[in-house]
Amino acid sequence: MTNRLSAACLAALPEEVARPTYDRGKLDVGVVHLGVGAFHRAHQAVYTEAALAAGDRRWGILGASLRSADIRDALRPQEFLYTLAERDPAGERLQVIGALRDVMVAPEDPGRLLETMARASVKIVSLTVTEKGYCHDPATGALREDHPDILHDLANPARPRTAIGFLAEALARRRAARLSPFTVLTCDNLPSNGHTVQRVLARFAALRDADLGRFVADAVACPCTMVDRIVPATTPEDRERTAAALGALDAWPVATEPFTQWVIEDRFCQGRPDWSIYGAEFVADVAPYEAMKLRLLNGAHSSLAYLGYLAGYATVAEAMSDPDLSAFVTALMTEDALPTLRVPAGADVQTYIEALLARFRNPALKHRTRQIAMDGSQKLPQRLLGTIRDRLAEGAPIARPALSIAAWMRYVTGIDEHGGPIDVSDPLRDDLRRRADAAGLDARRLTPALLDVAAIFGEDLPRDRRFAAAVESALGSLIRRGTRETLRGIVRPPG
Ligand code: CS2
Repeated sequence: MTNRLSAACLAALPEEVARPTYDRGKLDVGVVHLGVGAFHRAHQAVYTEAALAAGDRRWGILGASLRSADIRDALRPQEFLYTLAERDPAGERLQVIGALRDVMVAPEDPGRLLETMARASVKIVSLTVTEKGYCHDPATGALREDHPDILHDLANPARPRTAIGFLAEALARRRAARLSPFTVLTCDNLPSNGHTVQRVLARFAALRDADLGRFVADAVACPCTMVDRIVPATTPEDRERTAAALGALDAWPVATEPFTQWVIEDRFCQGRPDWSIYGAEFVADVAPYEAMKLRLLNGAHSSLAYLGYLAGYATVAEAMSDPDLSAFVTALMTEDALPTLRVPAGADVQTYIEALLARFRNPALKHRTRQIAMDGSQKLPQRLLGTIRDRLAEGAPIARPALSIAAWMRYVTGIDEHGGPIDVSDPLRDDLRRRADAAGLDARRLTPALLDVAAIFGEDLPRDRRFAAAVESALGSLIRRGTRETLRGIVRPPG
């Protein structure tokens, strides 16, 4: 039986494994992070690790899970140490990360998490709670005031369930204690993510108390960020491979790619770690970086997820090995999305796109199409519908992005091309399924039935004849000819 990863066994790890060299016992908790999943542990925590290693002890991270106890239970026996495995075809680089000092499970004791967030030493509360964690309407970006968890948190401010409820109550307590607010740092793939969280949070706070609402809108810094690193869910093979390489058992390592990027609007109320040590870029305006990433990387990713899944590919790398699918996403990026972008100063977008294609092809990552397909209702607006709106306004063709939307529609029917079930995971799943069942597998009925979901498509797109016709025609082809034939037709049109 192998040892468990722990501070005591760090010295005995193989020489090539990087590890904390600072005294973890001397760290203050300066950051509370809500949603301590694989992405946070492979991204922000690694940047923070570099700042700690450089000697700034203020920024230890306390992670909070808003739902399950799994991550706390896995990491507590190993003193919250975990392994980051960066993989590409050339091999693997391992690093044990020490920045995470503790993990709290919010539903077990919401009061304790609130007390921690209200402590003076906490200067930043960061979040990766996924798109749906903001309880907003994806089409408009406004708080969903009828969201059951929001109604719960308004009625029970001291026992919140949502990230928004925790942030509002902790800020209210700090304000009452005359402490400065913390910076709210969102690291989710939302459009203008800082503005979105500030809008949603200020509205929620105002529903509690008008003064608190004004305070959130005026005094709390919510910088925008663009985050990028591909981090698939950890698999049993990842655990085995890491244990073999470490000679110690890590119950929850994270596997990722060597690439990482973090662009941050430099607007913090109470300072921040020097994340630039690990390569973070601090800029005045994140918007062009964010649009480039959401429309190129994430737009291509969601397209690969739906089309790839329907065509029978389990992972992104497998989907990319299909020449028609890879030609399709290449054209989607260069010919459809790129012309709609304001390119960040100094960026070389052709190189960026080539790097994206290579990242998607990375055979060392098993990034499941099913994982990316999750929560499409929350993702489509910023990933694909922005591109489509801009192109419609220019009178430009939209056949490719319309096919991606049609593939999402085909996917959320819940039945695959062979009649097997698709396990659709989406906050709007039941509504989508009801609409799909009522329409049947008929593009003329299914297209309007799904375009009618205003939370995704807004009021404008369903009424746009060109858009509706392009989606209907793509969906009709997916239904009649199947995904592979449809792709072949769009990539290599006859004649
Ligand atoms: C993916 C993203 O799961 C998804 O929806 O598109 O998580 C993607 O891997 C990251 O945004 C990459 O930075």
